[in-house]
Amino acid sequence: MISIAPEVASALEGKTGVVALESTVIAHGLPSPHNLETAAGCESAVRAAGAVPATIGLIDGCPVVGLNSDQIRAIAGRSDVAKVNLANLAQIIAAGGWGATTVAATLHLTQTARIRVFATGGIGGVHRGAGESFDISSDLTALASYPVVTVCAGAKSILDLPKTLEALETLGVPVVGYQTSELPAFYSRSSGLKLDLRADHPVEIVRLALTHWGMGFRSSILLVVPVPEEDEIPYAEISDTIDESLKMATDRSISGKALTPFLLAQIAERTAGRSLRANIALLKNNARVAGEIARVMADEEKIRPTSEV
Ligand code: PSU
Ligand code: MN
Repeated sequence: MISIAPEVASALEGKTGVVALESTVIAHGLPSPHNLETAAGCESAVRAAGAVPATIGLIDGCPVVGLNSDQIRAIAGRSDVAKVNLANLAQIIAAGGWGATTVAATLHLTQTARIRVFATGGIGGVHRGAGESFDISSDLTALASYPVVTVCAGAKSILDLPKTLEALETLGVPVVGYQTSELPAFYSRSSGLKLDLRADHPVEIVRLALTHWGMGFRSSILLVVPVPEEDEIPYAEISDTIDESLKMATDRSISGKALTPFLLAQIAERTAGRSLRANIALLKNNARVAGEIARVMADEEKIRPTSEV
């Protein structure tokens, strides 16, 4: 039911590091032509770190782990590519459709392929106003369910970050700051929210992950990496823009799956592309860090296999 690219399969067998990458950011998160350039840039960053990239999506109803460049171009360009989470994954497969996988659906397929490291931009989480709307991303459900080191730049700052952090704790997902003691806020390096866990080197993450899974836990380790300093937008500079974009979404009754893509596009327009540059920079940086972790994990796997996790 799932197709694994030969390069990815042989990397997994030969215990070379593999990094899973998602495709919703390609189809719905970034505008053309930045989406294609960034998808290629993330794959290059993983390779430069010594690991093999596996971008994941649905082609004609088939989940593909390790999309080739033609398939990535099609996902970026077609207008009939669904945004796939846990609730509609089976439906799109059964219908033979095309799909771009969110963090949630990518994590499911990452675990199916026995890949242990995954990189994205910012995870979904508890939306602001969730007390009324109940809009909480299935990314959180997936993070609680699949044993993968998930590398991100924190939750998207369009969300309610304190509530997202509380939800992650409730779900038993360790949130680890990478060379930081604070939760990064996607476009911004700091959110003011302190983290209990911190790691400064890939080896520390790998040891934590193997200990966590070795104890029988099934959840992800969420590694949060601040956006590179030169591309950061400090929170004080972007918070008004986020609030205005949220208000516009409310006025236009935009909700559900359309909300996150709408907000990201609004913010990019209102910052004249500055948020887009930050988003692209953090995606590539996360791919690089994930590649380094995957390489260490692959070495460690030769001693302590995670294949039965
Ligand atoms: N990171 C980005 N851009 C994105 C996303 C992540 O830099 O567009 C996507 C991910 O696929 C994530 C999704 O799972 O946004 C969250 O969507 P929602 O809030 O509707 O669950
Ligand atoms: Mn949602």
